[in-house]
Amino acid sequence: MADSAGLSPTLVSLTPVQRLVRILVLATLLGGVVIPLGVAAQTTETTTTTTSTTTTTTIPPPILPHAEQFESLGWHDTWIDWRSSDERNTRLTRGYQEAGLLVNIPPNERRGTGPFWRFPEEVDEAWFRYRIRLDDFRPITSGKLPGLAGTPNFTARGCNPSTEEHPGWSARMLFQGAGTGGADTDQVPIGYYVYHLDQPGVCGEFMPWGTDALLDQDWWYCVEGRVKLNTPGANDGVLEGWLDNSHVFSRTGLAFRRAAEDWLDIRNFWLNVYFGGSTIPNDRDLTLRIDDLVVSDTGRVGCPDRFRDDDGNPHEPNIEWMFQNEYVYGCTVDNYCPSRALTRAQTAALLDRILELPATGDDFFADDDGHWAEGPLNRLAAEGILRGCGDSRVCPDDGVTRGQFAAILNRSFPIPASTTDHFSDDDGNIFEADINAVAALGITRGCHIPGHYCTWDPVYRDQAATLLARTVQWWRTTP
Ligand SMILES: [Ca+2]
Ligand SMILES: [Ca+2]
Ligand SMILES: [Ca+2]
Ligand SMILES: [Ca+2]
Repeated sequence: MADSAGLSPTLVSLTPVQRLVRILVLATLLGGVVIPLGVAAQTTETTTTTTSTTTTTTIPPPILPHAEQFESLGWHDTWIDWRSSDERNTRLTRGYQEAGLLVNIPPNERRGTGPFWRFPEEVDEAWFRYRIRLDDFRPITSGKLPGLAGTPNFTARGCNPSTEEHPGWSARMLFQGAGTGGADTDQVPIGYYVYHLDQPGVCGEFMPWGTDALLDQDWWYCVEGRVKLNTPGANDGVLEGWLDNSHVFSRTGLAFRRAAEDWLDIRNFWLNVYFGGSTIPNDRDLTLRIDDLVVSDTGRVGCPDRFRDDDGNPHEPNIEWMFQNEYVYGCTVDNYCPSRALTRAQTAALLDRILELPATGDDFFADDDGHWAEGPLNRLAAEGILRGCGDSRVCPDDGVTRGQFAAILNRSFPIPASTTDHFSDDDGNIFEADINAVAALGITRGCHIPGHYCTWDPVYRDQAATLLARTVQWWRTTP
């Protein structure tokens, strides 16, 4: 957890060169699938304009596929129709992968955000993918989410249907009221909101994705869509939708453009988060996060899981669960480093996030002064969970043994004692009672040697995820 201190405070103060390096690293990590040269070009342009008042550089057009990772404050510099309300209602915060975009619709407001990303060339078929997390988003009625559009006029929005004089189409995504459409009260159904030529009224048509597409609060989802425009004049347009790699929606036989409208193409990704438009006022704060957006004209982008280097690891589901709960963030942009030993500092950071410990003004240790984990180390020490390693030291970057980890779990959670002796290799060890208590709940099942706990072995980061996931899941269901 090299990034355990949270969203890097240096993120917004990176030099343009550093930002460019990060973008190129990201492109490499994504296996060359994404080549965000449009973003890099924007960075270059910023360099020129901030260092010289006489030189102007033309921004090269973006190319597809296009990735928007929401990593720097100027992410919207190349987007169209960015407004002051968008500035007020959005901010960068921790996202799915490093930073992400938080969007808030305050009570009695409707627009969270709504700028357009302009396609470099107009295409007839396109795909998009983004991650979305409802932090506190329980709307009383429906509204819009990001999607694709071709709106050269004022039509295909605001209950203005396409006309021969002013053609347009749009297929934004849709949220419906929390608790509607078969959802629980904390769930929000999603779908498409579509302006097309055969829509039943003047407003767009609701095309819900059904009960396989209900979003819970506090969980990252991966939404993918596909729009294939119709042959001009024919009814052969297609919309498709996927949620977390499951194909959940398909609609064929659509008409978005008339016979004479061959020029009307897919031209925008519309980053719209909008409450309504019915006349019902928004009565509450609505907050969600968006990250990891990709727009493509060559096929599905796909939804890889959070970390690459845990693929196939037996601990992967628990690592993913710990990430979804925002307890772990990985060691690089998309790696978890599962086989690295867990350090005492990382242990402190993990437990600090899980237990949400109160602040302390005490400084317990001398050897962690200025360490990224000094705050968590002090908070755990104040609670009596973490003890030093002697002489006012805490040895933050040392590993934690499996025996020590059992003791730390016992001090952190109300784990009952056990009279059963579970393992033979810890007999007489100072941690034996802790190990037996943790084993009695099924939190540990021992190590690779049958009947052993491997008390003196290090705890590795993948094992830590499983031990903590099982502990927290037990803890949450304990009265
Ligand atoms: Ca991001
Ligand atoms: Ca994985
Ligand atoms: Ca200190
Ligand atoms: Ca024993």
